[in-house]
Amino acid sequence: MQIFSERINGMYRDVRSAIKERNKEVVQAHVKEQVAGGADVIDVNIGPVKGDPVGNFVWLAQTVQEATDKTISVDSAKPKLLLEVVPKVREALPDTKLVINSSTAAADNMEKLIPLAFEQNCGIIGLCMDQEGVPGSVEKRVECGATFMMMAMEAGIAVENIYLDPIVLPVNVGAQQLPNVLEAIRQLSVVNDPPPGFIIGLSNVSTKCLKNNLLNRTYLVMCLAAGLTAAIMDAADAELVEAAVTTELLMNKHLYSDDFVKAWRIQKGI
Ligand code: THG
Repeated sequence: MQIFSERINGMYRDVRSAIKERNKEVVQAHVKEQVAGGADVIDVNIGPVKGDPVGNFVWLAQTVQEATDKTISVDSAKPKLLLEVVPKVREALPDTKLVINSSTAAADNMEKLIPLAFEQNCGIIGLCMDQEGVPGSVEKRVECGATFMMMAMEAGIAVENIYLDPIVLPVNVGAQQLPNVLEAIRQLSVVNDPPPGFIIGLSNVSTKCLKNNLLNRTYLVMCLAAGLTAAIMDAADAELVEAAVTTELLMNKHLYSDDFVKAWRIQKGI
């Protein structure tokens, strides 16, 4: 699987202060820890920091890039901000692989963000929701995912650069959503050939719950078994990463050896 680090997010208090104070050390220490834990991509989100979102975003992406050459995913729920920020991040980091996180499957969103991904040579995450919000049914999630996939392919984005996100909500908000996400991943994997990547914001499942780590770890295993290929998650949570590696071993995606987690680390060079 591809591990997207969730940690460089202004939702975390220490990162929020680091953005405000332009404290590179705090950000770069997290980046190094996430990469050492197995992160392949660093998701960058300014969170609720007030004032100068574009300047904050460019500073944060540049700060991350000074600590690693991994892909950066530019994460905002505001399409207008992405339209402004992505060209500036691309200009500041011309050699870094970028992923736009994210566009919904609503027409006005896709019409702007898919061409942006094409022009700026970025990957893109498509959320399985439209202007009506997060779907209550599997069918609507699959329909949104299929629409996004069709539009992105038509615009010339390579399938390797497209990720679909079936959208995970907290277990204490809507419990039926979680089995629906699994079924949407299964169905979208078979209707698309070759299939795109499938990604979730894993920690969403346990927001404001007790036993966050146990919930995250268990749901990640379930999603991987259903065909998930990537997750935005905490790569510094060794038990979480090891559960993912073990799931992939049991799905015959790695060769068995007695110390299979170590073998995975060596292969990754971490
Ligand atoms: N899909 C896509 N992108 C996303 C999400 C998604 N980006 C944002 C989010 N969801 C994924 N990232 C996070 C990052 C942090 C947390 C959850 C998801 C989180 N953080 C602690 C909390 O709120 O309890 C932070 C508190 C703290 O310790 O300070 O839960 O679904 N495409």
